[in-house]
Amino acid sequence: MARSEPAITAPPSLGAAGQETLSASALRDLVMEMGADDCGFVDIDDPCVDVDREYILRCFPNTKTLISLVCRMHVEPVRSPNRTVANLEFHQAGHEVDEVARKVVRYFEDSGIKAINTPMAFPMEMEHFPDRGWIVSHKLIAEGAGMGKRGLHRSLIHHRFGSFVLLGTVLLDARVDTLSKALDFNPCFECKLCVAACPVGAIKPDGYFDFASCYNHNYQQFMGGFVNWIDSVTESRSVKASRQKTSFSDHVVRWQSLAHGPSYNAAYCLSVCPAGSNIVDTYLADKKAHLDQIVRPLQQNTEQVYVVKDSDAEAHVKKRFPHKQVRLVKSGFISTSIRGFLFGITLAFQGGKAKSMRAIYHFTFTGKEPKQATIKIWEGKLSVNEGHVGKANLKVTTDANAWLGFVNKDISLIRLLMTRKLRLQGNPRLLAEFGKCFPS
Ligand code: B12
Ligand code: SF4
Repeated sequence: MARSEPAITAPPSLGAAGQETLSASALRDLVMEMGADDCGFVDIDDPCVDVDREYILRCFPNTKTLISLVCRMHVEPVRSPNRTVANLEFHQAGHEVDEVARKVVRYFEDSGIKAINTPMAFPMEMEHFPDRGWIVSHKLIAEGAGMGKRGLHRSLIHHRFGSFVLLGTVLLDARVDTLSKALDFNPCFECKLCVAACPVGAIKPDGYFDFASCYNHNYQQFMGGFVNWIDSVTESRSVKASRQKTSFSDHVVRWQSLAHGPSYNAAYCLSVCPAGSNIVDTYLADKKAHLDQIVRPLQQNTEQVYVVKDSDAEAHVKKRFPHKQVRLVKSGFISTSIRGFLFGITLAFQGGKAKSMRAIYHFTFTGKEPKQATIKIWEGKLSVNEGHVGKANLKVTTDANAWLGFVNKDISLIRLLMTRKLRLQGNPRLLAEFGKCFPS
């Protein structure tokens, strides 16, 4: 069936091709008419674009203004303990963001003004994976455009609709007469319900986000989790052996994700969040009801939780949610460069494993990617710096390729040591301790 394009009537004061500056209030009316629930405008030179500017200009060098657009998700579906209901809402609201952004671009194209709609999430530039695959960090632009602020759970909390929003960004080759202002308050009031609800403990009470634990569970049907599934199928010698490793329902879950869009396994951090002016009053009026009706059903969900062996997440599920089933999976990451390895460990670090560690490592990588780096693991915290800083407890000199083979489990440590592709100066036990902080 042919898609019918909506009839959009341009507000008369918006401006036209060749006209230097568009009216912000007319542009807002237009974007809202096309289906957004809120929007704001940011200049390409705004500090909120600093992190992303190079990627944005590579995608669309004409960008002068960024339109941040927000679409609401319906609250009750996102809160449902039946995650199929929540997933339907995530997918449909996500498509809505992409459709609204596309309609905005259609309007400008017809008006002779260049514009680009960037993806809400997927498709991403997967050829760069596991490096950054997105063009715009919608959260940062939305913050600059006054849509909300990132809460303790790291997602943007809209000042009215709370955590129940998805975001998009349109890149525009025109200026607007009035730019939006960032909010001067954060709707997150640190109730920490997101901390309590996350099945893998990815959100720490101090705001630290354990990326790897979130990614390995919530995203098991995506990217690295999908590769794990392929690996487990191809490694199996027979149908019987495959069925012993991967249950029938695990296989059909993968089929469903491929056929209907990948399912998120949790996202409980958004479901339980009571922030946002449209939502908070009901919570404040009866906090117990919020706990009993929204938080507990998610905590009590008997479900499979995907964790890497010996990770903080594994310990968390076993301790906090013994009724949930732990499913051990391989980490969904591989390192394809030393630069990627040094960044990846900041995402994979398991602070719980390093609580009593105090060690400084000086790495010298030789061969195809020569580099020096200092990795400091100190009482549960990790820092990675270029060059050799401070006094090392262990010096590691290694060929870059060989090291990547080792961290991706293609080459054993013994082989590296025997072939002298890895040399250690200091207590070798510290290398084993190092490995425990990044279970894979
Ligand atoms: C990468 C990504 C993820 C990563 C990292 C999440 C995160 N905290 O940033 C993972 C896979 C874990 C993830 C999970 C989820 N995501 Co997501 N995700 C993105 C994406 C593509 C970019 C995020 C971003 O801007 N990061 C950079 C900065 C701004 O974020 P940050 O919190 O300061 O930094 C963290 C990570 O990004 C990470 N990081 C920083 N740089 C890099 C580079 C690389 C290569 C990698 C891998 C990671 C990484 O390190 C920090 C964590 O310690 C955006 C889409 C987009 N194009 O913007 C959606 C987006 C942020 N996700 C979204 C959603 C809804 C989710 C989930 C709820 C998924 C779900 N439905 O189940 C969960 C929530 C997890 C959480 N508590 O944050 C929404 C958030 C909407 C909102 N209200 O803010 C977005 C904006 C998509 C959209 N268009 O609406 N997501
Ligand atoms: S659940 Fe509470 S602590 Fe978490 S983001 Fe929402 S308001 Fe902040």
